[in-house]
Amino acid sequence: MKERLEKLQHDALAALRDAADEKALQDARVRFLGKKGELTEVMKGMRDLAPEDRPVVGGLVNTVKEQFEALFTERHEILHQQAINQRLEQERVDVTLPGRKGFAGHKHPVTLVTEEIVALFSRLGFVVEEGPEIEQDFYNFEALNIPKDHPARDMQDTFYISDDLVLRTHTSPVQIRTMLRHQPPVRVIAPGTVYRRDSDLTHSPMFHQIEGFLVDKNITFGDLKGILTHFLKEYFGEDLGVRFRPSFFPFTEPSAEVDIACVICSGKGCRVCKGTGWLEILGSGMIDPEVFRAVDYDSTAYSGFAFGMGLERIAMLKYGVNDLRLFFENDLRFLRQF
Ligand code: 2U9
Repeated sequence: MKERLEKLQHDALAALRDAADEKALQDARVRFLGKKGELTEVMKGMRDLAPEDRPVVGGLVNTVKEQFEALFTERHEILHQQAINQRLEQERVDVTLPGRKGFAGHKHPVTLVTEEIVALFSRLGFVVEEGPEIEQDFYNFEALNIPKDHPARDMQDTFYISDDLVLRTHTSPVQIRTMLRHQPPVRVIAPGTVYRRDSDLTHSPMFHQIEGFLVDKNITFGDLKGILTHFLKEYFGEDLGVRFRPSFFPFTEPSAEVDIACVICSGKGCRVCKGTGWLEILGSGMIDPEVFRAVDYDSTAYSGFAFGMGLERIAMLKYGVNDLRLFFENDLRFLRQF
């Protein structure tokens, strides 16, 4: 028994010394002191010893156990420290490296253009109004003097929700709602999302508009020209060429489309302006007396002008983007450029 214990002591201490890492050390512990460990087996065997032999063997067993525990603790500390040092060596961190900057994101180009134009008209005394994107026929068409057989009302062009409800095709209903609530003088700018059944390089079924209108006593076409020319020159540059062309809209009379000198070729003629040197940028006109009648404004006492523009188109011209759909694809490689 004594010999067996001495052999065990030798083997156990050797196993601890030879353990190359913490795992090997734990394995050695299990091998000798685990439930079925070699030293554990010896201790269990004590039952079968003669009573007079027990104290001697017991003492020996305890000595071996204590030596084992002491060496285990010592080796564990060394191997643990070695493991830490090795990790520190392998996972070296250069604390002097510059940090990685978080990407905070920024406003969408259409939002940027909207805010710039709103800010500009705010300085001219216009206030922002908003309204629902699902509109009744009356606000979207009827009050705007758009007749029942007008092509804009066709199912091919407008998203219908029911006979009487549409996704608004312009922000003009916001102005109708404003006029029904307020008597003149009014100066309103109405930015927002609008919907039309159209989709190609320059049209999206969902896009954004800004419309404005001003009603007061003695408002003339000269006021319209002055305000819109001021806006375009402030926005695109003081030397910008601007021209007004006669046009027709059901809700304005007379009406004019406004062109600016091509921002790409400055009027010389290129692909973007189709060789004309001009770009159509907004629609405008004096508010039709029929519209005033629908909202119960006195058209003998008041007059006003209105205008509208597509915000994606403005953003395309400002930033030189050739496909309107890029604004809605959420491709960060595109969006991060603004
Ligand atoms: C009221 C009365 C008149 C707003 C106007 C235009 C001309 C116009 C288009 C430009 C490009 C829409 O986005 S677009 O397709 N708009 O040409 N809009 S006058 O006239 C109004 C608005 C409200 C009560």
